[in-house]
Amino acid sequence: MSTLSREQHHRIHYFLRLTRMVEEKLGNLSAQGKVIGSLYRSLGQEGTAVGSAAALEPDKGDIAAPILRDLGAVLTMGGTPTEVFQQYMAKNGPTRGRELNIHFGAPERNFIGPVSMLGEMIPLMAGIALGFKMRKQPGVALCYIGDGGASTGPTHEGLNLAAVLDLPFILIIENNGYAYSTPTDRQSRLTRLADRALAYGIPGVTVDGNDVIAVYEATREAADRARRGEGPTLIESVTFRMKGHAQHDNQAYVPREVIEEWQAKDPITRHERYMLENGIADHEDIDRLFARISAELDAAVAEAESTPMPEGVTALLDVFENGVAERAPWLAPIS
Ligand SMILES: Cc1ncc(C[n+]2csc(CCOP(=O)(O)OP(=O)(O)O)c2C)c(N)n1
Repeated sequence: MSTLSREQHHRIHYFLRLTRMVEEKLGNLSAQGKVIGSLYRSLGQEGTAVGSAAALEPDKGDIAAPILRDLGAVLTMGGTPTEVFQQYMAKNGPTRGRELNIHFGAPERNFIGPVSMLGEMIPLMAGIALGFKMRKQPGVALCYIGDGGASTGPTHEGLNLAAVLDLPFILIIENNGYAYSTPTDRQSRLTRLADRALAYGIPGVTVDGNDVIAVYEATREAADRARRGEGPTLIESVTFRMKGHAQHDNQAYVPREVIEEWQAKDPITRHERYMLENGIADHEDIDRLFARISAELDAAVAEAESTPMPEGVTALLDVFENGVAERAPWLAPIS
């Protein structure tokens, strides 16, 4: 039995379902031709993103750096469905149409947006962790990377730095079986990517990424350890990418049986069953949650659809530094 309270379970279940239903709505919007660029799904991986983000303590300053498969972390940290829809439609939302999908952040809500060069967020987040340590603040920096992204140089550099400086840092490798069409056994000779931790002299934990509570507990333990000044932890979360890299990828390289095997391990069904079997929720609670999220998302889609596209003249604002408009008066909005 987990140590989480009923409220914590309900909160986690809300974000699991919210994540899935936001992506389903995005699928509809995409079919209607309203999504700009590609749609990246985290279907089947919601347990990893939500369980880990829910274990953070924003009031202590904890900060997360979600990547493409971590919509669940964005929402759990306080990103809103409206913002996500605005981003996907290139509307005048968080990045004013400059970036798409979930490439946005809100440092004041304890999550920061990714850069596309895989692995580069790891030294950056190690730097944030160094800041926490130098200022004697209690915050922990949590960074995510895929099994493919974990093969990049900056992953090594950032994790090594975090290890030697005993920084309050957590790296979660989301081992979802494939990087585009490259299976994990073509990324590494290791069967457990967490074994890489040995080379850095830090703990390495492999967790069932489709067990949201196991992910929560592993992250909480790593965060507690980091807060005690004992340094970083590498968590490998084993899960599966149930869709192609993005919508253009039909995943033909994944055997049908593998998809079926992972379908049976769906993290949301699993957490729902856990709550029902342990008297944490009943079917009515689940129905109510579904209705609540449906209403929230209808409102969020309507808001995003009625948001205007950004004005072209704002395209270069905030790109390099604030204040560019003063130095470049030709960028001022046309009145
Ligand atoms: C350094 C770098 N190399 C290549 C790419 C192109 N790229 C974007 S996503 C991706 C696959 C990433 O796979 P993985 O890290 O396993 O994450 P997943 O998509 O499976 O969640 C690649 C190769 C990139 N963004 N950055």
